[in-house]
Amino acid sequence: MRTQSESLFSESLKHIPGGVNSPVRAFRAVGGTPFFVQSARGARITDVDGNEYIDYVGTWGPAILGHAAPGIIEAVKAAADRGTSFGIPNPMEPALAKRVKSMVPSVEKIRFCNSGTEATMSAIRLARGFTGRDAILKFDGCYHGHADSLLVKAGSGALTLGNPDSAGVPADFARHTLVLPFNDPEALRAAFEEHGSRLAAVILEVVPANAGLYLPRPGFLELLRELTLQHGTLLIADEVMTGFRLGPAGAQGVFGLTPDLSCFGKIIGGGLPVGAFGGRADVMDRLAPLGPVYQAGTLSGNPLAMAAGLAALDGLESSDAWNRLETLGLQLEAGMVAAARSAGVAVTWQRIGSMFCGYFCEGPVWNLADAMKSDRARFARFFHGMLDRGVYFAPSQFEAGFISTAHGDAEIEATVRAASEVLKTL
Ligand code: KE4
Repeated sequence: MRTQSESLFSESLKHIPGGVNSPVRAFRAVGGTPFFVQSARGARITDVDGNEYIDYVGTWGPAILGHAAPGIIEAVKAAADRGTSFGIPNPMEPALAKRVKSMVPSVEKIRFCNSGTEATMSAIRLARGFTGRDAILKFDGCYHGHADSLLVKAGSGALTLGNPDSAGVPADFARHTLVLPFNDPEALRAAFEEHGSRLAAVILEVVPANAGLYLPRPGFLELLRELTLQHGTLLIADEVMTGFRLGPAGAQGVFGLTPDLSCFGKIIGGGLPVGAFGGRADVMDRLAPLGPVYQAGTLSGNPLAMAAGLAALDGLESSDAWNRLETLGLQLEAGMVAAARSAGVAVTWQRIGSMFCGYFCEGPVWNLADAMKSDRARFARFFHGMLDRGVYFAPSQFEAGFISTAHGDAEIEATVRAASEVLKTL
């Protein structure tokens, strides 16, 4: 039963649009009423009705060490005792900057902000300021936050400039954004042929994880890097979700990609509001107060968020985190694939490290068009069946799942047991 959540949600609906502060939380893709969290610890969350769930969302990525990780809590408490915000530099800003540089070789300079959206929005403005060009290129299925330039869907023809993907984005603005299918080398070559000299930047999720989860085909990233270098276009890797999760150097480390700029968020704030963008010093130094590209933020580099981010990276680097996450990812994948097979349900499980998506369709899934073949109604029934058995997956077929180092055999076995039951009812 979730009666407390239901009354809280009807209360929220009176004061907050859709009752939520971020749309995906409203359960619109799966139906039903969202639950409200009372507390979270390790791999589990407890709702206001006392129901406990094994959590595979991890607040959309930040909780890589599990919820309320002791090191992070202590660091935030200690920082809070010294004051919550100064609007003046504090020692933890250069400390976290140096730490990121030690983990991500492509980052020569970095600027902290307060969300992934701010990071990608600022990186795009910086790329436009550095190159003097207006056009940018993104890939369908990739989400980079809600800045106007990036809320754009493919235009009528694949090579035409974009159309707004949200009300309120001026068509005049959207037309500067070209949108291509991911993993399509021919479309990429044609786009650079036609628009290359006008492209300030290409921004991509190296591992697209906002349409479920799919991987770059062999050669695609190399072609992208070659074309961007050829045309003086900056390459921006959006590592807001993959950064520090797929390894110390994120997805770029796994795939051997050297972008000009990278965007970070989530893990780098240890669950507090942090975004960051960084990369080539000659590009970053165009930022105010050094250069002509303006970017700012009252709470950027906030001492609590910096302390949480440092503690999160400490936790990852001091343990065998990434190997543990790979082992757990493998374990969950094996269990879920076996459960789907024995239930005779078509599930394509796609995974990299501790990030995964189970598509309810035949695979493989290489792009948004493939992902759209998934049976969303079946996914919704699966989601609720699992929730009723104490397992919380992302409330949308087109989101990735996340495992934390706080997950263990007990959580994986309970999840697979529940899935074996639910899949048989689909
Ligand atoms: P935020 O502004 O939400 O901190 O970050 C935006 C963002 C940028 N880039 C990537 C690759 C992202 O995945 C995100 C945000 N991720 C979603 C989850 N798919 C956040 C969940 C939500 O919108 O509530």
